[in-house]
Amino acid sequence: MNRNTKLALGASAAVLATVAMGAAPAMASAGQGAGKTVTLHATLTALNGSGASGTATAVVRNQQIRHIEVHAEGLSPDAPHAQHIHYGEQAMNECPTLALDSNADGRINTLEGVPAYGPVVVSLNTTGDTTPASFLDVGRFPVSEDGSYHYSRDHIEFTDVAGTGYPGADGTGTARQIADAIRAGEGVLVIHGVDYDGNGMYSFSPEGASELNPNLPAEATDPAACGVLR
Ligand SMILES: [Cu+2]
Repeated sequence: MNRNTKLALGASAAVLATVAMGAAPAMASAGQGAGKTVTLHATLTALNGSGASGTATAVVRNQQIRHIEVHAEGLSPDAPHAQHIHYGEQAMNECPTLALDSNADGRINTLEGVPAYGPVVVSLNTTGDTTPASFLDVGRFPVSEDGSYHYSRDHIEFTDVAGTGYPGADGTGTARQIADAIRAGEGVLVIHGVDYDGNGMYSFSPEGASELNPNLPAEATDPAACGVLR
């Protein structure tokens, strides 16, 4: 895709869907041990001056999210918004601040926020695969209407995820380890997509390309809202 191409909001699914994730996580079998059901809540606050806010609630039992809902407002209007649960065993398990703006450009991009919230462990999309492999398949994420959406989904299984900071060559956390950490209040819900210049589309100017994929605008992937699921 040409660097100068602009992505029309709401019509960018095909392009964004081409982004690939590193390792494909393996599906995990359901745990057989004593289960614990926990209801978690997050208050979502703005990142990158987006003006977004919201709430999230998740009911987690064993290695499954029985139910999750996200209510967000103040987002870039009429735009697809990738949203995930992030978690890293060695992350701060918090939302990032500008202290993590390592290139001092005044924005926290998705990678700069990783020391705070860790990598993606669940893609909170509307249909289909919910593993990190779907993390930027924006055609399956909620689209805001006048800046708001109300998302809910049932029965999302945690999976083994590489790169989550556990001992071992590839840092794989098992579904059980990750689910235990999320139930313990260490998961961070992040909504992405900031139309910085308010021109009604995710465009390359002036922020340039996403650090996650040079074919995507940073506007499409920068974090817009964040909250810890406690
Ligand atoms: Cu994310």
